[in-house]
Amino acid sequence: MTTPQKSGFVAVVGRPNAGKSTLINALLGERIAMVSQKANATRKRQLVILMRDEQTQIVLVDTPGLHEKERELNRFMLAEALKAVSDCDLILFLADMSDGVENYEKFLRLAGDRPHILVLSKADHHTHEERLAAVARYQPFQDRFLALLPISATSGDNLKALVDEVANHLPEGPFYYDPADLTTQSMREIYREMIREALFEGLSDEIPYGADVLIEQFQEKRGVDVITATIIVEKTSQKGIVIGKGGSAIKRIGRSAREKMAALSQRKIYLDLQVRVEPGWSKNKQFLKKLGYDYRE
Ligand SMILES: Nc1nc2c(ncn2[C@@H]2O[C@H](COP(=O)(O)OP(=O)(O)OP(=O)(O)O)[C@@H](O)[C@H]2O)c(=O)[nH]1
Ligand SMILES: [Mg+2]
Repeated sequence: MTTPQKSGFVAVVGRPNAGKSTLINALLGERIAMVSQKANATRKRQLVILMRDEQTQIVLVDTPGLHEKERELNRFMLAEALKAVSDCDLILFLADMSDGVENYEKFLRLAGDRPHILVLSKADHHTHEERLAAVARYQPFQDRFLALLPISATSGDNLKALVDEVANHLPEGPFYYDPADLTTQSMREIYREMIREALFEGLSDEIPYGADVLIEQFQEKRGVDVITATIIVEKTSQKGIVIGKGGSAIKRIGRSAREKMAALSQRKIYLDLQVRVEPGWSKNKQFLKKLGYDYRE
């Protein structure tokens, strides 16, 4: 008798910077979700398809960090995370191992009795004693979570145990996606996230929050992917910073983005990057929609 197929949606949620996107990349073994040292990197849900074995398909949903800010863009980001929480079979709640339990308590108020696994991230930053203390802090909540796992996405610690635990709680049912696919995102969207990642890496603190990327053109030609993209900023002063002295900053950003793109696609990349000022774009519903940040999606 063959074992039945299992498949389900697993939302990965938590505070900004908890390590959600890094965990998803580590589980997949590909750098497909955007990661940054700076918080609020992920702006939109992203579905990643992880085949644990031939019979088990885990659809991981990366989400923007749970936070409270009033900008229209931030409202969209929060709505994205909440949608993922209500539309999934299982939740992974990620808390940085250094965090106090208040963030988890907030999550419980939000998620009610939705089934979830509590994941304490970045264990590699901590001593054995600190890990035990962190686990102990959450013991009073043990009737709320299905399991509690300290992990490290960078060292790989406990990731297999986490996947096993997720698989235990997945419903039986046919696969949602082709097992050969890595994500539901198009190459165009993945490339855009890579340019955003390069922006987050290459610029000082505030600039990336006021910036985004619009892919104007994407063509898969023979032997080369041709991408024309515009970096959108809110102010003229930001445009100057993104371009840099003699174009040095934008060249660096472009080079870094191209390297990320080529590493994933194994193709040659031709990237043409422009910068445009769009005053107040992050508060403008019409413009947000153009960038794909649309509530009704
Ligand atoms: N040492 C260590 N650093 C980690 C680990 N996981 C993530 N990080 C770092 O934490 C930072 C944030 O990681 P992200 O994966 O972008 O966090 P996120 O939860 O997706 O953040 P948002 O998208 O902003 O909500 C990055 O600098 C990562 O390199 C880990 O297991 N160990
Ligand atoms: Mg993220």
